[in-house]
Amino acid sequence: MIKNLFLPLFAFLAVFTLSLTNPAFAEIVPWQMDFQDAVTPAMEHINSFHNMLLYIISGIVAFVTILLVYVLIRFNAKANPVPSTTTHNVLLEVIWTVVPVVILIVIAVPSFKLLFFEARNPEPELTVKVTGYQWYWGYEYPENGDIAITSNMLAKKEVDTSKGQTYLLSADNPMVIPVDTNVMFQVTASDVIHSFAMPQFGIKVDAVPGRLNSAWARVTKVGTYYGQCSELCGKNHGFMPIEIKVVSKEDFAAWIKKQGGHLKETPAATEAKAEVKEEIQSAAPIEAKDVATEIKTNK
Ligand SMILES: [Cu+2]
Repeated sequence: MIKNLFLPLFAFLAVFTLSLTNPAFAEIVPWQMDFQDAVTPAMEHINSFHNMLLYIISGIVAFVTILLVYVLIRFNAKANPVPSTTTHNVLLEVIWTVVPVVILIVIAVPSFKLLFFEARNPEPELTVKVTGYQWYWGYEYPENGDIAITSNMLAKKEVDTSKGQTYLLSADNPMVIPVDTNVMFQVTASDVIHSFAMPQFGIKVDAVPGRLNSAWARVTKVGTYYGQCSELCGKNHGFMPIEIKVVSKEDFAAWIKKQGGHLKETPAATEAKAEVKEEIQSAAPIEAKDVATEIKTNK
């Protein structure tokens, strides 16, 4: 009877575990169980860490289940009428202390690695300031000529499915960022706490009024990505989606131009400008002195 119950359970667990690690489940589909496709290095790290944990916990669950079933069958009152009175076993106690510690260390090392990777904020090539409002998002490009857009959810009647838009996810003015670029998101809010979350980027940052949080992403695939406010922020919390269009660098330059902005200066350009400025500053007094001497000698 017990055997009859546990076989289907194990089969289900096996299929479930496989489905979680199967790349065929990567797109957004009904009844999806795995994450959406990773499009940043951070999310790829999160994915592999998640899969590693899944193997570990599956092993632990299987081990404990088998042990439980064994105890139920082998040591029930009928099968084992005279129980043993043993209370201590040093070797066993050392093992069941040391093994979990080792497992925790095995988990901790990649976990810290991932944490530091996500927090390292590499030299940004583009900065986007994200502000959460009740109940929409504001995106600013401070280094590109102060471009500011507000992004509201599309109403049901505005959604154009032929353009690939989805109700509750598509926005009127999506954020636009270039592919293969280190983007820094500076995240804040103006009224209550919101949360800026992009599952495919591996980002979830609280947007707190009066505070500036940051996250970074280097998206490796052109496409349209969706996220949602992930901090309960009021009655329209579920209606302030985040839509980000990741485009080629050329398309981004064109978009920035269309918005009336300009591309960020490269560090080399900034340096060249500073050099010219320095030259002018250091040259000016000499010239003035030269002119003064010239005037004197001409007298
Ligand atoms: Cu919100």
